[in-house]
Amino acid sequence: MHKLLQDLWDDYLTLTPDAKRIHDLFAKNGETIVNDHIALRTFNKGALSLEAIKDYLAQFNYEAVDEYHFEEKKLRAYHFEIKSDLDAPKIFVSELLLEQMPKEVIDICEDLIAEADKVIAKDGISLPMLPWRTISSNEYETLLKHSEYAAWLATFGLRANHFTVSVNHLTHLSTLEDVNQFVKSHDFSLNQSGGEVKGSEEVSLKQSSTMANFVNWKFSDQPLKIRSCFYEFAERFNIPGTNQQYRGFVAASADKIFESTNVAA
Ligand code: OOG
Ligand code: NI
Repeated sequence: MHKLLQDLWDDYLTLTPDAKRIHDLFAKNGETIVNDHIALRTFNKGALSLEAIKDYLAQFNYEAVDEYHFEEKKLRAYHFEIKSDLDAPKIFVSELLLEQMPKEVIDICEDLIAEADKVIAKDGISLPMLPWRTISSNEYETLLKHSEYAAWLATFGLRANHFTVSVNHLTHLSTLEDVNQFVKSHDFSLNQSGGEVKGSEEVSLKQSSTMANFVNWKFSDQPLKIRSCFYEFAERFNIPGTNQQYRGFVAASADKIFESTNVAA
């Protein structure tokens, strides 16, 4: 389990230098940094479907707890927990419902999935992985017209698209609003989609995130400046009327967190 998260973290930092900078700023401030969750994206077909990832994560004792649906973005997701180790980071995995995409998206993605299926038949799943060719800038633009998620996933593959600082574990900054001020005061921009703070105490979860790092990605034909991965901040509250902290996600908030990779924003 620790190796899986370490490998995902190392890979994430290569694409997300902003996360390393923010992490180091927190550390310099004397904060205790605990990871609430990470997230991965995938396609709903072939050897990397959400169900296949579910089987893969079972070896690390991760179990699917709740299911989420994003009708407009054509996504379905599970969040996973280790029931015997509830302090372990949760894992949020979503999949693109390919059959609901236009033909030109299906054609490109099925081609990539066929490549991945060969790799996985031979060597199995091992995260992080980009189990298909580097796509072209044309393919990227075609996917982007219909689904920002499809364009991101086809480009970057299965890797952590964010890690999440647990605001509850910080020692100096005490609320999500304080964290947001701190991050902005160091010139990082936050995702404003649906407001800077997603969620509320009423739904037992408040979240914010940086806009994903710009990287100069070398597509097969030419480089383009696009957004890679982002950093998230999450403050959890007790489920109303109980003294039990909420461990799940909030679909309406997640819907906006996805937009942290939007190149246009
Ligand atoms: C995942 C977005 C959802 C959350 O905390 O609600 C999420 C993604 O961008 O792939 O992580
Ligand atoms: Ni998240």
